[in-house]
Amino acid sequence: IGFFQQIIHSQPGGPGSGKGTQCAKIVETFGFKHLSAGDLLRREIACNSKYGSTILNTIKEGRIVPSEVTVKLIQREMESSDNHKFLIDGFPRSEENRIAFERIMGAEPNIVLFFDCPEEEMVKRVLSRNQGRVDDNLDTMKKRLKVFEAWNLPVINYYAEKGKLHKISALGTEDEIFEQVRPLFAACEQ
Ligand code: UP5
Ligand code: MG
Repeated sequence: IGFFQQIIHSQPGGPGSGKGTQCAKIVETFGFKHLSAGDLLRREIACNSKYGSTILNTIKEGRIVPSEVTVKLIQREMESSDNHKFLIDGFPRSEENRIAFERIMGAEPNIVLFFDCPEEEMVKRVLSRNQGRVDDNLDTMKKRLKVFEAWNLPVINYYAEKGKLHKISALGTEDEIFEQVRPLFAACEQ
């Protein structure tokens, strides 16, 4: 779809690696529309939509919601936005997700950020978040990490082979991490 100037997926970063935090900073500095796939799914649960209970069960188990559901939610947000610069957070989580998105949207990301974070740090961050997320407990977190390794890593490899992947060390303060992210977007602006 031609009118999307930039589609930037930030996903391939594990659970709790800091995707959402960095996306907020990118939006503030560079004016993207932030689309968090996880937030869109949680919104469906909150408003009791047709897919709400399936999504809730899937998230509790740390599994991946069917592509057609997630892509439809992202598509709806993109098509109703005035912004043409999108930052897609937490998606695609599998090769199947990626292929479905590219087929339905007819577009691919310009750049992909991978927030590389050691497992123990991801666990620590998620368990101390305390925002009442149904998946922020040790049992679900272990499942999320397994799913990440099995399904997300192939997506990371795919984008690396295409030369689109930017690996960012997710350790350090939020500002230190943003200083690694900033030049990537500053370069896009020129
Ligand atoms: N924090 C952030 N940066 C920090 C730093 N530098 N130092 C110390 N602490 C830091 O950060 C996590 C916590 O760490 C926060 O408390 C933050 O303050 C702190 P956050 O920025 O929220 O990290 P993020 O990577 O966004 O973590 P999140 O838990 O959101 O990642 P997930 O990928 O697990 O969650 P998401 O919402 O994307 O998905 C949830 C579930 O939805 C999935 O498990 C899956 O079941 C489902 N889903 C799909 O099925 N399909 C999709 O496409 C997307 C989601
Ligand atoms: Mg998040």
